Amino acid sequence: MRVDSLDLRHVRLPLRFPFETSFGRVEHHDAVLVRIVLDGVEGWGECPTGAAPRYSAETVATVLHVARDFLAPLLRAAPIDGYFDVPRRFAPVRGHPMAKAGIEMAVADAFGRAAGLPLSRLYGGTRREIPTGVSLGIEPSIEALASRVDEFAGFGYQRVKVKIKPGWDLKVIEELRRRFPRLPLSVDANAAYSLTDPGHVRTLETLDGAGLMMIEQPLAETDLVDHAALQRRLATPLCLDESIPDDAACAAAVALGSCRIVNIKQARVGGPTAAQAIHDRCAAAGIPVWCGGLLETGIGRAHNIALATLPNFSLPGDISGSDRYFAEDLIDPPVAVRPDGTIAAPTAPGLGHTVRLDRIDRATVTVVPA
Ligand code: OSB
Ligand code: MG
Repeated sequence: MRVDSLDLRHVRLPLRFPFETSFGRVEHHDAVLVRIVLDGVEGWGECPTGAAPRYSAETVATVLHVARDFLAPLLRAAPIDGYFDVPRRFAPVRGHPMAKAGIEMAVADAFGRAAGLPLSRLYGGTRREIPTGVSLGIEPSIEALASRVDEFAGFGYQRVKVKIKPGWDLKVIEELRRRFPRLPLSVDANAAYSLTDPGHVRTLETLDGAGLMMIEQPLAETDLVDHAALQRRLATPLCLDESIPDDAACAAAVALGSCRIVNIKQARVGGPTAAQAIHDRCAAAGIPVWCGGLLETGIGRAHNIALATLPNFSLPGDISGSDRYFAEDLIDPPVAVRPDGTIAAPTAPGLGHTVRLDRIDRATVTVVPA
């Protein structure tokens, strides 16, 4: 199929509640939505960078620049064989995985719609429903967090992940464990600890006794060696997020023993094709994976649900319902989590939801034709 049109829009949606991690606090979700038309068929994708380079190096502005000036011309140069053709086409451009991922998602959506297939089928997914969990940010007090945990456990989420950082860790987990002794619980440090700090090491060793499902990304993004050293000392599985930017990093993490679980975000790794490669590598190595999130609108969220139907996504992901973050999502119907903590994979073609252009227009800051 050929590109009839491609445009990028910076959207900014207010979050229902502020979201705070070890690297900062946000009150809006900033992302670039990608709209592509291939031989008359529309497709949508999302680059969920956030406004600032905190989680990763990309921003809204870098996505707009790289997608328009470098990626779009590569896509327009020749007909596209399938979504898996997109990363081959983009290979000359170094880095910028979120810019690449949003475009590949849009291409996949268009191919799915053209073939009358839901994305889960296009990807070879096997699950009709996906188990899911929720990610809760740092709160002003332990009491405030505990009531959020109580609320979300009550909605049925199959595990609760809480954000930690030095100073917001042991006391928090001790209190949550006192109140919710059997809750499937995990923590995510977003790279805030270091093995060179003896206090951090003691904290991580103490957390090892809290019966956590996993400790996510305790150390720096580029530090696969220290993660391996830490994993040897802890009984709790380590899960890597930021440290797995691509399949090569995943291969290194597996070889070194840097983790026992991998969080796959298609936006972080450059798109659905790379996400599938990492999924397959982990499956072969006996490492379960789960689908992470970056506060996506319904568009990125629906793409994540489709990906999470692949068989080795055996742990509950960070794919919450639309209502976790947004008063009004950009898709119809919104993503709904059922009382048993599962989300039904859509069966309609492509991303399987109707995209609400009226709401997208209201959330749009700028549109950039590419
Ligand atoms: O590390 O998983 C993360 C949100 C923004 C940046 C990084 C992360 C997160 C989350 C929220 O944990 C996941 C979600 O609900 O989308
Ligand atoms: Mg994470």
